[in-house]
Formats: sequence, C-alpha cells, structure tokens
Amino acid sequence: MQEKIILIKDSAKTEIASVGTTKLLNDLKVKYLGKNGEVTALLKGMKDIPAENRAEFGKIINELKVEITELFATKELQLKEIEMQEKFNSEAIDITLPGKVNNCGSLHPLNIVKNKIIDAFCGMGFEVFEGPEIDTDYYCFQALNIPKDHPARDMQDTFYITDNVLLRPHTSPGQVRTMENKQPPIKILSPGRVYRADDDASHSPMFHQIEGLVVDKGVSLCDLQGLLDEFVKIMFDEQTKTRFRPSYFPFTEPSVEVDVTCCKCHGAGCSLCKGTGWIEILGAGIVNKNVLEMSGIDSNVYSGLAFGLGIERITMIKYGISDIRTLFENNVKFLKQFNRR
Ligand code: 2U9
Repeated sequence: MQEKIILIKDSAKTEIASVGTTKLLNDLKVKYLGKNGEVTALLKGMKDIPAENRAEFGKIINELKVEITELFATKELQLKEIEMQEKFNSEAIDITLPGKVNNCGSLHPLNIVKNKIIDAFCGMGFEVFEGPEIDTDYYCFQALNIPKDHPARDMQDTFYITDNVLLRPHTSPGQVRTMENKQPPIKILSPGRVYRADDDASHSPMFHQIEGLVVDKGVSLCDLQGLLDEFVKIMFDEQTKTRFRPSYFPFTEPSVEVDVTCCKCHGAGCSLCKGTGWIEILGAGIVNKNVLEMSGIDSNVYSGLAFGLGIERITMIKYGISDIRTLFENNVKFLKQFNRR
C-alpha cells in the first residue's frame, strides 16, 4: 500500500509539473482526485486494510490528498497567469500607430452653391419647380418671345434632337408651363441642367442655371432690386451691394445685367474684378408682356419679374476658380477642398 502511495505521489508530481494548459490540468485533476480517480480509489480501498492499520493509512492517504490538491492549486495559479499574459500579448494594441482615417464624401461645390441659392430664395417665399431637360421649340423659344432669327435658335448655339425637339438652353420652359397651369400669384425657382454648344475655360456645353419668376399684381423693378439686394447679402456678405446696368433679353422688358461689389476686394479693385470693383453675376428684368399673354396671363392685371443665373459662374466667383472644366473633372484632390466636416 505504501509503495502504491509513493508511486501515485511521484507520478502526480511529475505529471503536474509537465502539464502546459489549464484544460489539461483539469483532466489530470479528474485522473487523481475525481470520483474514479487514483487517490479516491485509495480511500475506497481503506475497507480492505486491517483495522489496526486503518487509522495510520487513513492519515497518510489524507496527507497525500492534501499535498496533491495543493500542487494542483499552485500549478493552476501559474498556468492562469501564463495564459492571461499570452492573451494580453496577443491582444496588445500599438497606440503609437497612426489612426485609420475614413474617407468621407462631400457635396460637390456646385451643389453647395445651388443649395445656398435655393435656401436664400426659399427663405423669401419661393417654391422650387424642376421642368424637363428635353423640350420643344415652342417652350424653349416661341413662348419666351425669342424670334425665329435670334442667334440662340441657331444650330451653332443649341443642341437639336429633331427640328422641333431640343436640349433646353435655359430653365425658362418649365416656368412657362407653370404660368400655363396656374394663375398668379406665382413665385417659383427653377434649378437644373441646361445645354448650349459652347466649350472653353468659362463655358461648358452642359451647365447649371437657376431662374426665378414672380408674377403678381403690381410687381415692379423695385421689387426685383429689393429681392436681389437681399439675395446677394445672403450669398456673399452683408456689405455686398448691387448695380443694375441696362441690357436686352427678348423675354424681359426692361432687362438688366446685375453686378455685385467684388467679394474679394469689396470694391477696391483686384484681379477677380479686373480692377473695376464690380462683378457681373446675373441677368434679370420685368417679364415681357408678350410672354405673360402667350401663357394665358392678363398683362393688364398682372406683371412679373424674372432673373437667371449660372451656378458655375457664381461658384467660380465664390471660390476663385478660373477654369470651369475643373468643376467637371471629378478630381478628388480638387473636390476634397470643399469637404467641410
Ligand atoms: C420666364 C420669363 C422670363 C429669366 C432670365 C436672364 C435674365 C439671364 C442668364 C444668366 C446667366 C442665363 O445662365 S446664364 O447664361 N439669364 O440673364 N434670365 S431674365 O427670364 C425669364 C424666365 C422665365 C417665363
């Protein structure tokens, strides 16, 4: 019996010393101290020992059990410490590494400017209306009092699909439709793509316009001036002033070209305003009576004001962009400059 006890003690010591994981240690614990384990078997075998020796052997076996239990406990602590350290090492984060930056998209500068223009006019009671990009000769020209021999109607200036169907050269046809379908008061803003056979550093064959139309009783040039004065203050800054110069458009009479004090030098003269202190930003006027009448609006009762601006032009002025083509190249380095996070 004594030899058996010594054998179990030695093999337990050797096995516990060489085990490498807590999982294997637990298996070993079952082997020695479990219900059918070797030490438990010794205790069960006590009944076969002569009564006079039982107390002595009982003491020895119990000491063996205590000793092996302690060996297991000490080893378990050691293994847990080692496993914890391995876990920490494998999960270690190098906080000195540079962070990963998520690339975040942003609005195109043309959309930033378009939204700002829309916000400015919607704040003054305008509603947005978008018409079709392909339209007829009637809506693009005739209804706007643009005569048959006007240069805009030339094949050189406008993209025709058939003799009668074309890519709209301005957003006005949509506004004509509104006048046909609705009696005044009308106060609409028409943003969208327009097409003209033009291609250089300041003209693109496709560009974006916003036109505004107000038709009501007693609408005058004074209303136009007040409206645009307010608009340029929102668009540029509070100090910005407007200047009206007489012009000619077939769809407005009188017609004006509108300048603003230069947003870079505030009127002192710089390269942006070519030393004049003023920059032309849009065209406008009082809607020609013929245009109102053709769309079924009584020009003796109602009058209208209209204005039109190119979004590319305003964007180029606002951000100091010299070539319109950079707005359509989709160069991410260029576009990132407008990412305002
Ligand atoms: C209706 C009647 C009249 C819209 C107007 C302009 C003046 C104008 C240009 C600015 C730069 C076009 O993008 S651009 O090349 N536009 O100068 N547009 S008045 O007049 C209208 C519109 C609709 C029914």
